[in-house]
Amino acid sequence: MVARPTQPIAGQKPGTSGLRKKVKVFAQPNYAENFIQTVFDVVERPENATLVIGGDGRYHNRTVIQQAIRMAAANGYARVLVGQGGILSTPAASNVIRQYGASGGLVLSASHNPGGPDEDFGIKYNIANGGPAPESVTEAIYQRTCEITEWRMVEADDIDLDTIGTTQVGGLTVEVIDSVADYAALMEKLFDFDAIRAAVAGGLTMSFDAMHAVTGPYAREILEKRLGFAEGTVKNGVPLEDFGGHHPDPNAVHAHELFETMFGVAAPDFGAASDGDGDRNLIVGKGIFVTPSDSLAMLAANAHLAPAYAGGLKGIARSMPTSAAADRVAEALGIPAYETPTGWKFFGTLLDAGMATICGEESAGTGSDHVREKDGLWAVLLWLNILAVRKQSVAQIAEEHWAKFGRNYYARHDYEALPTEAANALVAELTASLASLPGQSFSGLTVAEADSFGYTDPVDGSVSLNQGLRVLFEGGSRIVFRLSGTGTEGATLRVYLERYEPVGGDLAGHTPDKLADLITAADAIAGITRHTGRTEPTVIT
Ligand code: G16
Repeated sequence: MVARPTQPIAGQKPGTSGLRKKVKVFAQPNYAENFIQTVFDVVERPENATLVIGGDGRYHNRTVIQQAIRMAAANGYARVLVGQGGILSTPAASNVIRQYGASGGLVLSASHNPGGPDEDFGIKYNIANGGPAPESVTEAIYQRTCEITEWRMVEADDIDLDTIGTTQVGGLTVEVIDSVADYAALMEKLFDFDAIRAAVAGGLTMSFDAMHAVTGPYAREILEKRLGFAEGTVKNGVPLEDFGGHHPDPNAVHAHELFETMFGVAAPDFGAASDGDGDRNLIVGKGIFVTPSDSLAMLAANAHLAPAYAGGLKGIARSMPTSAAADRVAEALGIPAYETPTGWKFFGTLLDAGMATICGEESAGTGSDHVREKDGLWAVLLWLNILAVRKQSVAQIAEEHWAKFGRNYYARHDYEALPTEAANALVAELTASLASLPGQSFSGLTVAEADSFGYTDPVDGSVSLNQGLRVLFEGGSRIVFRLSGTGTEGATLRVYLERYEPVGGDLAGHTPDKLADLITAADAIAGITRHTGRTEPTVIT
């Protein structure tokens, strides 16, 4: 074992989902090592613990994995499980942690952010329940990064990451495991694969865009091999270190080819995509985009059609900026609805306590208590299971849903790569004005309430303040303002817009038209153009 002297490096504070920085930052001497050592110093683990390591295959993945293995060997771990080729999707890593009783895992990903030598990398620590470390742990990790004086490793060569098998690194046993097998077996347990296979044999078609990211091998195995969709159903199925030069972000901008297919004349019945690390999903029917908030609500309303959820749901949880569509489903089912801050880590306690079964976020994440991460392919398979049983199109299912529950028109406007000072000034000014907003009218909308969202975890009592600024209007429309916690360049302002149209109202409207007054109001309330100089968002999802 060797101890390498080091010094604290500024800025190693985990954000919404771990530490995300440019590769060039991560590749600096001691940068990744300092962070990994602080994780090993801080987290709870028994003697002879098992650690899971896997990543989304992006550039720098293998370098950090090899170093993390040498460091795990020097830090008292007994066993490391690593995905073949260094690959594990984020939900698959969560499953491996749970299935093999690991004390935790290092998930190497910057999710939907682009990859390559000039792009992004990330490290996230997941705890023994398989989920992202809660804020108490990430805060302790951060504090430790400010004090670190050395990191430890054993002197050892790189291991062969590409061949399944076992290697010794010092006293550490390293097992290279099949990245897909355990996850695919879990999906077969949750869903009615026979019903989906029968629907495929009966003509159900789909297109899945893996975006040259981690889900390619998972989607090929499950969709093409096990469910019988035609070869070629999975597009861009080979994971590439730079995702083919694209953003592996499943939205209308970065998955536009899928949108063109699904809105074209020869559209298949169902379209889906997943992101860099496989935890996000995009759902598109023939000629219809299903917003993530609506998808959560529709999945929850129909989950009983899949074997795993046939007994009903215990509760539904959503992040605060996610639309309230799922709350109406929870009410109809007579089960609790929870509203948490942005970040999958906030769902962990509810899932562990058996208070919620299905969770979701506007940021294209949906999942259940089968793992402790959001799960892109899980959402796709639950949709397929529902389509197979209901024998209806996505559009029919959506229309029936809105006719029963009303419709939450919804969009998110992102203003990316803003100067940090401008974004902070906007938030500070808006925060200061919150108390004076109620009673004022903007574009014909009268503010009923305005606040800064705070959350008290109902399970462990932990408190998280300043989780987004909410402006609620009379009649149920809403605008939420937040700064993203996952960007790596300047600041990203997210503006979440929502209008509820009750049953019997205009349920077939065009979303931009339905939100036009809210969009104007957002600028008047927050001074977006005044602070940032921007007149248009960078991305609308
Ligand atoms: C992460 C988190 C999600 C969050 C999303 C966006 O997702 O796990 O809970 O909703 O970031 O966060 P923000 O609005 O702070 O950028 P992912 O897919 O990037 O890991």
